[in-house]
Amino acid sequence: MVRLKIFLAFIVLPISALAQGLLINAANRNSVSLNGDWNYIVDPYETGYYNFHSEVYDQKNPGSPSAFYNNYHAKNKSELVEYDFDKSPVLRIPGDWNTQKGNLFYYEGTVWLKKSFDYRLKTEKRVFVYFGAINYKAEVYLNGKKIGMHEGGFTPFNFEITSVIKDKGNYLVVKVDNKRFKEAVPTTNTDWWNYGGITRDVLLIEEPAVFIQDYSVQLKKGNRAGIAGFVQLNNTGKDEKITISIPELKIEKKIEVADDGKAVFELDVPPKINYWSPESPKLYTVFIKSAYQTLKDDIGFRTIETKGSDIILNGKSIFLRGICMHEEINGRRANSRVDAIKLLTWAKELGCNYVRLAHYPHSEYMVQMADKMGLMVWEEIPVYWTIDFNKETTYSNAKNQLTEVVTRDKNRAAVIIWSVANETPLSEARNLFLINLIKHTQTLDTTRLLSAALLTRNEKGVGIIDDKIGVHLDIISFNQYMGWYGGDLKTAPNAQWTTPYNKPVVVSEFGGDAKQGLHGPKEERWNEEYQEYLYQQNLLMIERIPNVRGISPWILTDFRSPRRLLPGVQNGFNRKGLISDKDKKKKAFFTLQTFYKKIALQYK
Ligand code: GCB
Repeated sequence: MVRLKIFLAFIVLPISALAQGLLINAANRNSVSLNGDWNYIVDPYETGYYNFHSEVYDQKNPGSPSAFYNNYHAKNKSELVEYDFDKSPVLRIPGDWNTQKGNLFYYEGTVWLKKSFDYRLKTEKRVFVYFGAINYKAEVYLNGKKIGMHEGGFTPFNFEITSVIKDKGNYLVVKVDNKRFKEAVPTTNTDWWNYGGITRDVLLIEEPAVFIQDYSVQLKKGNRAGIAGFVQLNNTGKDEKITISIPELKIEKKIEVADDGKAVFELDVPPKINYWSPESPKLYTVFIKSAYQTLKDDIGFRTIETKGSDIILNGKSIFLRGICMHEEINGRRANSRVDAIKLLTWAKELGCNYVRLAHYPHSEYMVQMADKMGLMVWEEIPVYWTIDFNKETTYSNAKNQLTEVVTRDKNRAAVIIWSVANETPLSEARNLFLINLIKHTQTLDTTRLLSAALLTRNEKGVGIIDDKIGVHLDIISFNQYMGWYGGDLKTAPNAQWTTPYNKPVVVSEFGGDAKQGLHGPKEERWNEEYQEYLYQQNLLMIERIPNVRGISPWILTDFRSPRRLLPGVQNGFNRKGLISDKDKKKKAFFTLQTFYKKIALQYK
């Protein structure tokens, strides 16, 4: 089922530099929040960034009062200053600007945001500013000094500010730019809203001079008796030692730190351990202790493998009863623990044991709550549709976003699949790009499965799932829209599918739009009955697809998309949700719920 896609070409902008090593487990570090009201200035002409001859202030004349990051205030009434953060309105952070301010609903461009704060840094401590995510490009300045930049709208990053911070009167200024461009990841054309802003938490994190930056504590691939992992220190002293302890399992081990600050370890797991699973999402409190600090994390232990066409969790064959989700709730960017709980509770009610977080990394709350609530997770990066597969900078950007999400979430048992792409058009350049991303993922994490949402082709009425990239993947996933973008629903249950791969097959998307509350004959589009019938017929078809071991229909809730314009029905929303943007369930919700009850019994 090949779908018609329209591709646009847009302006070219340069790619920016990347942030410093990520501080993982930010929430359990010693921190203060910089969330709350930030003053903002909308700057479509980037007047605060370029002078009148288009030279960048921070390169040409960093101290210029006209550069907005200098947060300058006129010293007397005769001085010319054409901006003032303190007299400008405020945005709530975290939060997208589109749904907070009516006049920014369609805005794509630069907005400057400023937060003032005092901070008393203790002696011999270091301090970092941490952003959960900024969409899309961020240039960050503290007290008039540039401290870094970041590109990519859905992953965390941090910068050290120890030498710049003061006790009183700090001003943190962020230039956020969500203009779309061809070489970006994602590219100009997506079927979701390009929410701009500082969309996730902002923290000041205080660390000792030598601190634990990163660690991995996971069962070895396919081995339920042993944990393998590492701890990475930032900076090292002499003869550093790290202690890993899991009191509930009576595990405690001292490990040596090598000269590069890395400590690699293995631990035996006692036989009475409770493995993490959706039915029993057991998390153990793990302590990672250096001479200067102790970090705590709640970690689940499980193995995930494939064998032939089976997906095997803790040694047992499973079926992924999933649903796709965007990071959106009630027509705005979801951004809190409360939002994550609300979305995942619906998935649970549906009977899911699995969610596909489309089409970019969602907030850390989502994976933390999935860990606690017992939902397996597919995570993906926005290598979506027609990104620029020929561009080296596009590749390094995608690779960086992948690195950031794997780094952030590698200790979450819930995460079982890393996906590198969605519905990308076939070409040699694309194959190379994806294979390189796959290889890169394997260098970061060997314990999870790899996939990508692929497209299929049709030959003489048979759907063929044979994308070449499948050779490199653990799970063959594909999207198909039988009965929506093509195909006949009446005959759908008899449709033939075939694949050359002896691997698990997952239908990563199917679905159709329905406007909640609209009722009528099942042959008429947009009715709830049409969507219900589409689910019934697709589920009958999917059960017969060879090697099928999971599905994640499109999608949990209606979500905003600038591509969905039909008045009275879509009104700017993709209506393929099983739940409306007003939290109302549609009939197809219950069709899928019934199907999942049946499948759960089959895979008991
Ligand atoms: C797809 C895309 C998804 C779209 C969906 C749709 O294949 O992966 O991002 O939103 O179809 O509704 O057309």
